[in-house]
Amino acid sequence: MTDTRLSKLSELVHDQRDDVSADSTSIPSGAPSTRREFIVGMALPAVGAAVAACAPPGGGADSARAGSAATGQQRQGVAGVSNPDSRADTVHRGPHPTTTSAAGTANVAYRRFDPTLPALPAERTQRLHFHAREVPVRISADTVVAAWTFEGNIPGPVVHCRVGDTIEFTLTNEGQVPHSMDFHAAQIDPAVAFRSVAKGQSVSYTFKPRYAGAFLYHCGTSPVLMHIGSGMVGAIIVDPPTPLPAAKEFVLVQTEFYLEEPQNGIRPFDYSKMLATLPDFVAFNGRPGQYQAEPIVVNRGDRVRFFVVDAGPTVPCAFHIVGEQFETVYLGAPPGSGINGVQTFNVPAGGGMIFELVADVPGEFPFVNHGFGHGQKGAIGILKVV
Ligand SMILES: [Cu+2]
Repeated sequence: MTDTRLSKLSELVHDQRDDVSADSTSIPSGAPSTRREFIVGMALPAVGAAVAACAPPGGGADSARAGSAATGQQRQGVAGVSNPDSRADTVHRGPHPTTTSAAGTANVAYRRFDPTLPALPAERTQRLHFHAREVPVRISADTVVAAWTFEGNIPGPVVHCRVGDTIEFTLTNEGQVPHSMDFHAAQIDPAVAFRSVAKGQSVSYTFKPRYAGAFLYHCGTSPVLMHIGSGMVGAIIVDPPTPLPAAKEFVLVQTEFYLEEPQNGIRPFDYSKMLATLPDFVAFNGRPGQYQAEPIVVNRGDRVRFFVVDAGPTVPCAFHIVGEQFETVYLGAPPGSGINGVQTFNVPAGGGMIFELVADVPGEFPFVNHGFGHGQKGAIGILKVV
C-alpha cells in the first residue's frame, strides 16, 4: 500500500473517532470503537493493523475512553498479540497458545454434535452468558484442532428463540487474544455491541430478534476470517410469531477447516490457507462426515426441517438431499418467503435458510453440499427414514 493511501485512510479513521454515541442503556461497560474503524478493520486486516500502528502513543482516544484500568489489563493480559486493544491483528505468529499449553490430545474426546434443535424455552427473556475459549477440539478420530470457540465447541451452542423475545447476552473472554460476538439476528450498533474484549473482560448487550429464520453468530474480531475460520461460530434459530407446522427439526452449521501440520498432536489453523480458500475439510456441525457415521434418524411420514447456516468463512453450501425434494425452502423469514419444489439451494457464507420436506419414502438419503469439491471434504451426512 502506498504511503498516500495509508495516510488518507488513517485520517479518515482518526477524524471519525468521536462520532459514535453509545447507547449506554443496553451497553453496560467498556469503550466503543468507531463504526469506521470496525468496518475498515473487518474488511482489510492489514490496513487495520497499519492504522492501529499509527495511533497516538497510549492507545489513542478509544483506549482512553476505556479507562486506564481496562487498558492496563489489556496490555498485561494478551502476551504475544501485536495489537492488544483488539480491532486489528490477531493472526498468530510463532507457537499457537493452544498447542503449546495442551497436555496432549489423548484426553480430547470425540463427541458427535447433536443436530437436534433445542426446545424453545417458555420464558420470553433469555439470559445467555458465553465464554470465548481457545481449546483443542477433536473433529475426527485422527484430527484435533487448535480451536477458538464459544463455550468450547465448534459450533457454539444453538440458541432458539422467537421473534420479539429479549436476548440479554454477555460474552466473557477467557482466551489469550481479543474476541467479540456478532449476532446476525440483531439490529444494533455493531461498533458498540460487537466490539472486541481482551482476556478477562466481558461485553454485554440486549437485542430483540425482528425476523424469523436461521441466523449465524460469529466472532467479529479482526481479521474476521481468522476468528470465524478457527471455529468461533454458531446458530441462532428464531421462530415466527405463529409456529410452523410440527416437524423434526435439525440445525446444520457448515464450516471449513484450513489446517497446518500438527504441533504436539494438534493442528493449528492456517491463515494463509484461509486466504487461499482451499480447505482441508468442510463439515456440518464441526465434524467432517459425522452424520454418515451416525445418521440423523426420522420416521416415515415425518415433516423434517433443516435449519442450514453457512458459517463459512468463505464457501457456500449448495444444500441438497439425494433422493428427496424440498417441499419448501424459506429463503428469509418464514412463512412468507418460501419457494416450493426445490432440488438444491445455495446458502451463502454468512447466511441461513430453512429446508423442509416430508419424509414419506423410507431409506437412507445423503444430504450434501452439492458443490462436491466441498461436499467430498466432509459436508455430507445421512438422513435415515425408518
Ligand atoms: Cu474471536
